[in-house]
Amino acid sequence: MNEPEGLRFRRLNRPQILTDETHEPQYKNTSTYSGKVFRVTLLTLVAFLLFPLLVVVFLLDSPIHPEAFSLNEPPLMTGCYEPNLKLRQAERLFEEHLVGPESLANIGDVLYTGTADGKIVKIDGRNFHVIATLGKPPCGNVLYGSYVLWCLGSREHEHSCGRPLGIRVGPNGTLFVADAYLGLFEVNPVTGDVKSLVSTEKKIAGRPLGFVNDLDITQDGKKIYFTDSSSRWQRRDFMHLIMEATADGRVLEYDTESKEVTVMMENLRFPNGIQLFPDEESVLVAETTMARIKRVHVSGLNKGGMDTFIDNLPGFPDNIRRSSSGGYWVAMSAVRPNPGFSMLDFLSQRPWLKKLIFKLFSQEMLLKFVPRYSLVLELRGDGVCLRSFHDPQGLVAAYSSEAHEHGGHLFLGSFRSPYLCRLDLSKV
Ligand SMILES: [Ca+2]
Repeated sequence: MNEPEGLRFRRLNRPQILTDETHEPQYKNTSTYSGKVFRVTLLTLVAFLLFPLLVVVFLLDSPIHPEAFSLNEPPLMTGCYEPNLKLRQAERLFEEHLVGPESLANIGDVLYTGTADGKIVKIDGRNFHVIATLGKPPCGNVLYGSYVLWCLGSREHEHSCGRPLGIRVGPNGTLFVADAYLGLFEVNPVTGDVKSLVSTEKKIAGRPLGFVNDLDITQDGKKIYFTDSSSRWQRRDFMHLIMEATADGRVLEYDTESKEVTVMMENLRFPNGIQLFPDEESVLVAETTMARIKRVHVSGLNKGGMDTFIDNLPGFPDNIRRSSSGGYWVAMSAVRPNPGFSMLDFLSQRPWLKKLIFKLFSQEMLLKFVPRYSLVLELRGDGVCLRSFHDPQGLVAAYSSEAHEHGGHLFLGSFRSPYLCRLDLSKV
């Protein structure tokens, strides 16, 4: 056998492995066909499900028209801002009885506040009773579990029921109240008589008072300075205001003799709490969206001017009240934790994302993402941080809106919680 014949022999007699290889092409073709059908079906289904979402994203208008704006990186929570648990030493008062007591004032040891259902309440020791209502019933129940949520009923009624926010005692011993929807009022704390001073039915300098927020009154009682947070958004849409970063807020002056209202400053982003400076030639104004406090000059040589009192706060400031040390208490409506994540900081440079969020989620849904962290600062008279009180999980005090000092205690108001808090300052 020569060599080629040997090779041929080995090829012909090579052991054969029996497989169904001959059928493989047909099997592969079947698999590819089924896979294609599966993929097409899946893609069709996804497209079908996504289509309504795409319609929402691309066709529907967003209720807000935000602009990009810049906030500095939040300050590190160290030094004066170092977290502690001091607010947890507070005690809750009138739990489930006083809903949303945003602001507080006192005459002697008697406290006064306004509630989410439009009432002015007198608190004397362990008792409280309603002395006045500013609007008209019905006033919806705004509780959701333990906390206030703007459910449909209250949204419907809030504008007519009234929502007292800022409250102060004037030199004549009467109460002055800023109501978000109805304007400025003087309330007699003894008789409960209510007198309207500035009505929101009348436009000021061509624009409506859309969201009256806080006020302060001079020692001679001649001037009341107050904030209107926005002409465009009402209080019940405050998340729209802060997310849109609308710069249409104003500081106004009401002359109690001439009854005239004058615009002192405009184009502010969510001006909120207001506090007269000791010389009464300027007012401190919390510009909530910008996480800072501005000083607006309302009389004297610098009238018409404005400068920054403190910038880049570790939260979004609400009301400002005097402290007994000669400084100011500032309550934060929400914090900007660093280290941590601040949704409003993250979104400030992403207006497209804010638009998308408001197309997909309601304000009530977004409110669930607001952290419960409660923070109150005491600032010196020159704006430097003196100390801070925290309740990081909001276990005792949550959603603080104002810190009102009286008799060695700090009384904490809240725009959402169904209670007020009292902190013994000698223990912290
Ligand atoms: Ca306020």
